[in-house]
Amino acid sequence: MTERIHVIDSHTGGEPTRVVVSGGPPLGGGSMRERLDLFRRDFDHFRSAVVNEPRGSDAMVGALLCEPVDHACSAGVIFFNNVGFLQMCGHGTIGLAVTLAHMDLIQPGVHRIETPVGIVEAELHANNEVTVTNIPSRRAVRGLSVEVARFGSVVGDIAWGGNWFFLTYDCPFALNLANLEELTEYAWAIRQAVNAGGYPEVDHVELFGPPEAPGSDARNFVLCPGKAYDRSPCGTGTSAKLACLYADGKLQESEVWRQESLIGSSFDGWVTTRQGEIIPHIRGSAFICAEADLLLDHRDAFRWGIRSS
Ligand code: PYC
Repeated sequence: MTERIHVIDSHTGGEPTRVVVSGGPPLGGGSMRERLDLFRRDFDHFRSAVVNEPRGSDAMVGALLCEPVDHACSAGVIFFNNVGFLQMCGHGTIGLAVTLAHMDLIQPGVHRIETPVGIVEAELHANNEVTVTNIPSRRAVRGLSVEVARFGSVVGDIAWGGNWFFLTYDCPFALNLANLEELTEYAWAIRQAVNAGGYPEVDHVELFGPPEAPGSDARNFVLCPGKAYDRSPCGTGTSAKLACLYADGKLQESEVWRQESLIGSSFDGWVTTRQGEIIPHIRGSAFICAEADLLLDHRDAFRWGIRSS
């Protein structure tokens, strides 16, 4: 017996998103939060089959396309990666919007998408560009100093952008691909120190440095929970950054911040406010790169993917 999972792959500034269009697990009709809890509890093998080797890679982010609860929404979605589940994903929402357009399910305009952390908006523009209006973001801790094994003290902020980030400018390495191993080791050591210090919810570490492209405001390196780095500038990470900049008075409402990734792709971001909350907006583009059926042969010992644990 062979199971089939229909997927559409895209990349957003180099970061892959694999949308599961059909063949997904039965999660019922609850909220995206309830469906995520069921997915995590009963179908983690499905997550691994879609994003892990031999079909995926550590960088792959999966997006299970769901029927929304509120039919004023265009879709519901649950994001996942090589080690678990994401609460929200900015590059993935851009990839999802372009995928829905590829499927002729949406036209240019504003679309509401249900996620486990609330409803976000995706405005589809021409030329595969999408503006995501994220859930409210905020800085939780300013100027936290952590003692990092082998590297000494590092100062940064903890902020929420749909996932939890530790953001720091203290980076002894230039942000480029030649330093990938060093950056990964450094960011991972920071994550361990931050989590050991009572902030176990911090899942991503975001390092900042000077930009390379004219017109960009900063370059980043974002280490995800499964030790892969984000090839895009990270939508939720850029949201967290915008919340910190706004809180510091370094960014005004509607002022554009251009965030560059480790590989030189970029997002434009800005904030608006609503009832005192900071609402990030992220604009980027995605391109479809594959449409396929994943085949899970019951005789294949690795049909559920190669898991790290
Ligand atoms: O774009 O929010 C994002 C994201 C999170 C993890 C990878 N990309």
